[in-house]
Amino acid sequence: MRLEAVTLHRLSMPLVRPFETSFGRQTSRVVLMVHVRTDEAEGWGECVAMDSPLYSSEYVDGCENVIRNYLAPALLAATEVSAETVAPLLSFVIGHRMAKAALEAAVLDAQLRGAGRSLASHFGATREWVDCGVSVGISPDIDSLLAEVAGYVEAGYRRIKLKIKPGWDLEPVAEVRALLGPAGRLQVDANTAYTVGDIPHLARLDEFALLLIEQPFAEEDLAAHVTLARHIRTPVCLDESILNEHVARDAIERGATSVVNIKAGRMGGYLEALRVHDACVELGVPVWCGGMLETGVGRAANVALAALPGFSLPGDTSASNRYFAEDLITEPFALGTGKNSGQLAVPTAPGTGVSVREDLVRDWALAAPVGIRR
Ligand code: OSB
Ligand code: MG
Repeated sequence: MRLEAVTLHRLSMPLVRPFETSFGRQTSRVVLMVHVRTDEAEGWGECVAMDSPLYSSEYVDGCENVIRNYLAPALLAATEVSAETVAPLLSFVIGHRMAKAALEAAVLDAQLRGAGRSLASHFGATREWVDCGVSVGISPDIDSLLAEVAGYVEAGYRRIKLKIKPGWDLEPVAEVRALLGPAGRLQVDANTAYTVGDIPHLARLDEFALLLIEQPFAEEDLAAHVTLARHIRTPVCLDESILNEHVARDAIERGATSVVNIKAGRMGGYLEALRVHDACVELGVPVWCGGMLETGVGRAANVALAALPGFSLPGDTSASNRYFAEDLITEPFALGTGKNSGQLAVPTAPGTGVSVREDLVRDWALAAPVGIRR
């Protein structure tokens, strides 16, 4: 395809409830959406970076800047682009994986819309429905946490993930375990809030039969995760640390992680995410699909990815109404019923399979769109 134009839209979408983690509290999702126009079709990609550099070094202003000044001009200068050539064309820029992933996703959407093919079929999906979990933020108190979790259980979610931090760990986990009963699937995510000195404390989580503990230590500290894995029975799962297939293999081989959270944005795109998936299947490591409070656009692509065979644990792929009163797409994601309770249907229409509501793109704009042309 020939890329004709890239347009960046910065939006702010109100969250249905504040989302608090060890790194901060959000009441709205500021999101950068990437639109591409090619000679064949148009496509949308969502940038998963947050408004501030608290989860990752990337953030919305930085992504907009690097796309505008480096990434989009490089793609627009190429005579031909396809999703497969985006990463090689952009490899001259160091890092900035979330920014690169958003462009690749938009090009992939356009390419598959042009070809009349869904993301799920392109990825090699093997299921029509995916199991959904929900990520539960840090609450002001235990009672409000239990009320929130009970609501999600009632809605059908197949797994609960609690955000933890020092001072908010053993007690909320014990209370939620009691609420769910021994069979309820429960896991925790620390977003790097602990240090190696906390290992004896974290080992006390073993009594709660958790599916996994996600990223207790710093992104670059694989060694601390290896030490933790030797001291606890709960499986250790890495999120922030897993930047690509190479790091995934290294972390698994070293014993730093025995489960992998796959987020395409963090890895530079869906094509690298597929390679991480394949490596984990080869090494016998289960994976699950992470989330970044995506709009329906990013969610559609995540759900297609989560339909691959290695995704054997429920993902942070919740329904649209867990995040937003109104989603950015015409048909929001809703949990199924009956045997599909707690599941989302994998989109089957071309590209991401969802249609963006241009009215909301206008209504929620924080700034005028930024157009970049050849
Ligand atoms: O660590 O998985 C994380 C949200 C934003 C940034 C990082 C994370 C999260 C979540 C929410 O846990 C996942 C979701 O439901 O989208
Ligand atoms: Mg995480």
